[in-house]
Amino acid sequence: MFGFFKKVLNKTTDHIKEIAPQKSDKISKEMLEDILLEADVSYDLVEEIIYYMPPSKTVSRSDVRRVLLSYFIDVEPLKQEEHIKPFVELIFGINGAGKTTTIAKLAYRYKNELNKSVILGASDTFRAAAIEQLERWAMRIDVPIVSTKQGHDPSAVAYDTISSAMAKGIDRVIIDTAGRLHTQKNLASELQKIERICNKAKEGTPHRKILILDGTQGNAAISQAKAFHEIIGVDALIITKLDGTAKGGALFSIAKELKKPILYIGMGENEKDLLPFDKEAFVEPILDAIFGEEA
Ligand SMILES: Nc1nc2c(ncn2[C@@H]2O[C@H](COP(=O)(O)OP(=O)(O)O)[C@@H](O)[C@H]2O)c(=O)[nH]1
Ligand SMILES: [Mg+2]
Repeated sequence: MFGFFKKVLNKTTDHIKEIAPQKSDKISKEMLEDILLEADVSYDLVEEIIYYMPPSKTVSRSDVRRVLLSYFIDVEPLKQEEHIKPFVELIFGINGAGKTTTIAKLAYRYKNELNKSVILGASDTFRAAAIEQLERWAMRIDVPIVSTKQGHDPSAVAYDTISSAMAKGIDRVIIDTAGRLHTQKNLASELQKIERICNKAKEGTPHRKILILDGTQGNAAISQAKAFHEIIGVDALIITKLDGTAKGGALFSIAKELKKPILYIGMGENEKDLLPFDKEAFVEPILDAIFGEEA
């Protein structure tokens, strides 16, 4: 697990290493400030992190670890997740954030690691290509899918997917949605309608509303997240494309600003490239880059 995070954070930590002194027990607060800014931690948050450091001029690895870890909200185990059938998850986020790919990764994981049966709902009916993309994934990972023609009502797809899961005794439902419509207002009302119709198909659904954020966008992802939270309410986050970005530090700002748990991070385009988020495993490579690796 630690190895995966180290690899994912490679670019971020390479960046840090260029300015960090390496192999030192303590560093100055000014140095820490520079390092965090370089890793794309937002300016306000850097100031706050420094504020929470001890009053001394220099800070230790454990000082930094304590403060960095404090920003992540722990994932509360959803008790219903194991008992409610079907457990319904609604996936949303802007176009290109990685929703459809992440759905494939989740389905793959639920099926192969958690031994759950899964059905997908292709409620991004805005583009034909989006429907076909999810259909291709469904075929590849061998899970059923409910889909319709481009332009058809996405709520109807969500309704049919949940109904089908109930009829067939399927454990998990994952519903894809469009990231862009003609207007922002359309997008908001469509998402709200999908949510309402899910609840009609089965009361209490969707059980978990997951926002997908593109990690390469760094802090820009935060304003998107706030907009989606206003529209529909966000229960949890998945951050994609953390492979290949030096903006790993943005996760601290995202976690702090949104106060929602990060469930997974995406680290590639393959169905296996999904990593359950682990705050310790995430913070250690960053500390290693700043202070040198612990013996
Ligand atoms: N490198 C990398 N690429 C990703 C990741 N997740 C998604 N992508 C790519 O990002 C692009 C957009 O993904 P897609 O799932 O279609 O986004 P959607 O519009 O939100 O459904 C595709 O080319 C994906 O292969 C990831 O974790 N890492
Ligand atoms: Mg998509």
